[in-house]
Amino acid sequence: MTTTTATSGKQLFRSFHTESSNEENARLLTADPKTVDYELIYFKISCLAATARHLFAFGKINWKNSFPTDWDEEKYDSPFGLTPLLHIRSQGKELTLTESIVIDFYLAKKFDLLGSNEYEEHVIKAFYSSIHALRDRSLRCMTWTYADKRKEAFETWTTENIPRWIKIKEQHLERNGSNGHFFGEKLSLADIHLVSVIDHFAELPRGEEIVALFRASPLLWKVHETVLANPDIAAWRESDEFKEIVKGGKIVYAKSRF
Ligand SMILES: N[C@@H](CCC(=O)N[C@@H](CS)C(=O)NCC(=O)O)C(=O)O
Repeated sequence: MTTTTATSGKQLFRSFHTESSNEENARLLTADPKTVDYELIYFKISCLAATARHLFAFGKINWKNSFPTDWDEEKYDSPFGLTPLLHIRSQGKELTLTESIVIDFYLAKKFDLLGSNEYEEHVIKAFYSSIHALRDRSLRCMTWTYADKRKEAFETWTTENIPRWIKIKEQHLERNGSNGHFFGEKLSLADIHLVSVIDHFAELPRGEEIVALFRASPLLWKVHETVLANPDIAAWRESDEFKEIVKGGKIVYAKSRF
């Protein structure tokens, strides 16, 4: 739904104010997932939607991926002109969540992946944020940095930045009992986010060299393997759609050529 301003005729981006009240929208957010349709909009790459896709698989609810086909037009259907978007619909009502972190936190809460108490929740979110930042900074400072700096940036990231990040996380994993989870005793959003970010690195040119750094860390790789041992997540990763997305990511990042 695209609207324009009365005065300038400019196209407006989707509003957070909907036909329903904020209270009605809050009820839609907490409705029984069996009564709700979820549509996740993102490009055919892993990156910012990978965790939500894994969370949906884990939660075993009714959801679908949609991929923009004419983003220049479709971007007005997004509050910030950016994806991912999560459209949530039930009984003729619809609301949209945006920003990957918000979508991931929403789904993680719904599927009980934020630990067993409020302290665990905040620690899990801290790990999530640190995992998120690793990918975000690597995108800006390595993958899409100035073309003549990319090779040097790749060296710095693979010999300094990522190894340092891994070493610090290993200390925490060890103190959590080397049990295949970042914090606590059960699968969490942070564990799943690690898998998504490793998937992201795997789509990059020379991605195998980056993934090898994670694989060489038994403690981190145990988290990776623990997530993949979940049968619903494993089934999603075996699906044709998942494989198409990985292929799409490789095509996009081939342009970074480091
Ligand atoms: N902070 C946002 C970043 C979103 C973002 O940059 N999305 C990119 C794809 S990775 C996008 O939709 N780009 C389309 C455009 O720039 O028109 C989030 O985490 O969701």
